[in-house]
Order: sequence, then C-alpha cells, then structure tokens
Amino acid sequence: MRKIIHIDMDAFFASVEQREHPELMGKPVIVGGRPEDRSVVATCSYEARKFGIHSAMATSRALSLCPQAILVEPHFELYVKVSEEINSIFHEYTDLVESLSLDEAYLDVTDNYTGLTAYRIAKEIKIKIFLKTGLTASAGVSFNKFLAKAASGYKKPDGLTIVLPENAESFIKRLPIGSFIGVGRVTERRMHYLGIRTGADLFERSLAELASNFGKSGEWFYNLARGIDDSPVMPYHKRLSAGREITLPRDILDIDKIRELLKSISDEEEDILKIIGEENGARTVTLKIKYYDFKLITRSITLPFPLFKSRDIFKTVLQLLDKTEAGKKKIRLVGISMSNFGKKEVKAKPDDRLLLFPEGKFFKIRPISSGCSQYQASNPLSELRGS
Ligand code: TTP
Ligand code: MG
Repeated sequence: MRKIIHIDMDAFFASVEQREHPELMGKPVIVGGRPEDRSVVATCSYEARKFGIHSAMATSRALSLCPQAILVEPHFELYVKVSEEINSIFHEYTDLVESLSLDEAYLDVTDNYTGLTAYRIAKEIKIKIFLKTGLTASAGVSFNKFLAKAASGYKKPDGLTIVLPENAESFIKRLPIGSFIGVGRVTERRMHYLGIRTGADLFERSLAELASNFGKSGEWFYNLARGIDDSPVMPYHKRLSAGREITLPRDILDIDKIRELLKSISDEEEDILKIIGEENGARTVTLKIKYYDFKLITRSITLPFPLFKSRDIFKTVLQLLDKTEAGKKKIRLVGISMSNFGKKEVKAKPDDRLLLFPEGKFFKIRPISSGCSQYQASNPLSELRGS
C-alpha cells in the first residue's frame, strides 16, 4: 500500500503578509491588485473568508463585502522564498515530491529516508514548516493522492488528517462533490444538476451513467467514489505552454492600441521563453481575446519551425489578430501563449511554475488546453531577473 502526504499552506500569500506585518494578524487581509485595475483577489486571510471573500473574486466586490478589509499587493519573491524553504523540508524525507503550486505538494513516503510512519512525517513537516517560516500548513495522509488531498482540506487551517483504508468509504461518502479531483466549477454544476452533491451520491451512480454524462472522466469519478486512484506522485512535469495575458483597465476598441499591447506582450514572451529554458522557441502561437461581453476566443497557428524572437512572435500574432473582431468589438483582455516547445524537457521547480510579468501580473504555466488563468501580483519581471 502506498503512503502519500499532501501538504497545503494555509491562506498562503495572506499568511506571509501577516507574518511580515504583525499588525495585520487577526484581521481580514486581502492579497490582490487594486480594484481600479479590475484586479482579482489572489487569496485572503481566514478572517476575510468569513465575509464570503475568496480567490478570483473581483477585488472591488471583495471590498464591498468587507469594507474594513486591508488590501495588500502581493510580494511574490517572498512567496517563492517560503516555497523553497518548505520544499527543502519535504526533501529531507523523500525526493518523490510533486509540487502543484508554490504552496502545495504531494509526497510519496512509501519508501522514505527516515523509516518513520507517514503520519509521523506529516506531523514533523508541519512543525518544521512552522519553526522555519512561522506559518501553518494543513496535511493529509492516505494511500493515494485523491484521499491525501481531500484529507488535507478536511480540517483547515493547521489540520492533520489521516484517512486509513478502513475509514476511506465513510470519509469519501461525506465529501462534497466539488472536492473530487477533476470536478471543476462546470462539472460541479453538472453533478448538482444530476443530483450528485456528495461522495455518497456519486457512489450510487453506475459506471455507464457516469460515462454517458462525463465521457472518459466517468470512469475516473466512478473509481474515486470507491477510493481508487492509482496516479503516481510525479516529481517531474513536462511544461506544455507559457502564456501572458492582460486584463485591460478599460475595454479598448482602438486596434492600434491593441497592436501596441500585443507588441509588448511579444517582447515579454521572448523573455519568458528564456526564463523557462525554452530559448529554442515554440511552434504554436495562440492569441486569446476576451471581448467586452466576456466572450472568449482563441486563434492559434502551428508553424513548421519554432519562433523565439519577439518580432516573429508579434508578426504571427498580428496575422491571428486579423481573424478576430478586434477593432470592431471592444476588448477586455488580450493574451499570447506559446506551446509545442523544442525537445528539451524541463524540470518544474515550484518557483518557475508561476511567472512574474510587468504590470503586476503572474501566471500559472499549464497545459494549453485549459487556457492560462490570470493571477495578480505586484512584482515585475525585472525583479525576477534581478534575483
Ligand atoms: P490555495 O492553496 O488555493 O489557497 P490558500 O493557500 O490561500 O488558502 P487555503 O488555506 O485554502 O489553502 O492557493 C495558494 C496560493 O496561490 C494563494 O495563497 C494565492 C495563490 N492563488 C492565486 O494567486 N489565485 C488563485 O485563484 C488561487 C486559488 C490561489
Ligand atoms: Mg493553500
């Protein structure tokens, strides 16, 4: 039987800010960009969550829910530093560490360097994290990734939950459907529509029914309901795409302005490729546009050769722009992403899976198919280069 630990820092960015500024302790703190920039909440302290504030909510809405909340611009370099610190703690036990983001990782401790039990290791890790960083983490221990992750979310903050095989069934039955891996917002809505709100509801559905509703994922959900998840902890990831997008402070109709913006994003894209070690370039260029009415479109081209120079990326993007309604319809967001890199496989480190960009934005690197989502931060690319 495998022994998997999932660790997730509590209100990560907000807790780091509270640590740095003790006067913020115990107060509703929002980490995010300014409302006038149409920014969103990156995260918020547990005190702020009581008001209904959550990640990805517009900062303006968050501040209207809790006017006394303190808005802090993110300090990304600090979060990267803490992330490195917690990662070095994980590696005291095993090198089978899969970082999901700066604050979250799976560890496979089936065979680990210490011979301690998984529960004991999780306990030690929590203590070491606290001693080294002054921050709390929640941990989950179980025999697969799904249950370890669900367990770490079971009691937050500062939780430690173990799900043993004999308790798995009752644990899963009580889980809300949204906490099943692979159930995003859209799937959650569909599950609810089908009357599936908990693991118990999911358990009752046949494989055929789930497959007819969720295609290939049907079997995955069917198995999860039975505590089956054989996916391994993967310390290496192949990076699939790197993107950059900007939500504009105001919707823009002027095509020349859009071109200017795309020129500066192309310049950054050249830098991004270097930073992530893909200086040989990428063959697929994707332009993403969100119109004023939130309609989202992508236009993409795959070339027989890779591009890596800003001016070539820009030229290609201009061709893609011609296939959109830019200049006719106001635009709210523009982005460029590059994929189909050279052969090089890059080891994903926690600090390079989120990238910083000028104008205070940073982005997750993720498969192109799921698009690139925007996160807010205050630290420009120059700081990353300087560090
Ligand atoms: P999470 O672990 O999802 O959230 P959290 O650590 O703030 O809170 P929790 O106690 O519930 O784990 O994300 C980790 C960090 O990633 C978070 O502090 C900020 C950042 N983040 C964003 O910037 N945007 C987002 O939409 C999300 C979900 C997270
Ligand atoms: Mg967290």
